[in-house]
Amino acid sequence: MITSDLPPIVKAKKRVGEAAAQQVKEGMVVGLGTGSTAVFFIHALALRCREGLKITAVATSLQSQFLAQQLGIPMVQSDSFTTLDLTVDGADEVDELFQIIKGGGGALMREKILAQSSREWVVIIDETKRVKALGQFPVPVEISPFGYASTIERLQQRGYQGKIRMENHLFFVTDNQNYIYDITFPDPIVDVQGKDIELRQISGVVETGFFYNKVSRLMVGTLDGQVVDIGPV
Ligand code: A5P
Repeated sequence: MITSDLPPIVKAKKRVGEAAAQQVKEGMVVGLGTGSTAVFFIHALALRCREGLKITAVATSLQSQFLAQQLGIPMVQSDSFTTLDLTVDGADEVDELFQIIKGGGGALMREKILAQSSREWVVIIDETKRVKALGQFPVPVEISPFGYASTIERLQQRGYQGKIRMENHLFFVTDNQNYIYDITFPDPIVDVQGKDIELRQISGVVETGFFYNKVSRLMVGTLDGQVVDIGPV
């Protein structure tokens, strides 16, 4: 691929993914994020591995796991890791308090498990993902297939309007064999933590796409060609 032909937003994702790969040090156990920005990180990390860097990795999705395996990154059994040194992942929206919406790719549950298991959680975004307040991007909620219609009714009764995610005319199924209900907020979200807690209290809700109090470092690829490193925060 001739990179000079890429649109500025893709170049921004690529640059920030490559910059994040430089954060990885010898011997680390590394979490691999999911999404188009994380793909650039995984490629850049694989290149460093080919140049001699010794690490092991765990992926936040089957998609990232397959890519990493194809590129030759040594992977840890996903049922045996405990603490990771560093995870690098993308995001759909990041507000001024470093609260985040993730899960546009449906990998929110594994992404959150790795975020909470990592000593450092580095988020990589292009600058269009930075917002004053969260809420323009629908908030994904992973729900159990068992009783999903009832869970959605409970969500809607509490005012959480949205729709079940579809893929090729079928329900989208996560790597954990669950469904996703994407909530649309009519206004900017004011109490992210409160909403997250309320959503988790509904049985059938497995995970939400709200991430807060987790970011160690935010790296932003700008459309004019910079990588701005905000943090540690
Ligand atoms: C995957 O489930 C998501 O959380 C992604 O990390 C997020 O959607 C960002 O993806 P892009 O880097 O493709 O924008």
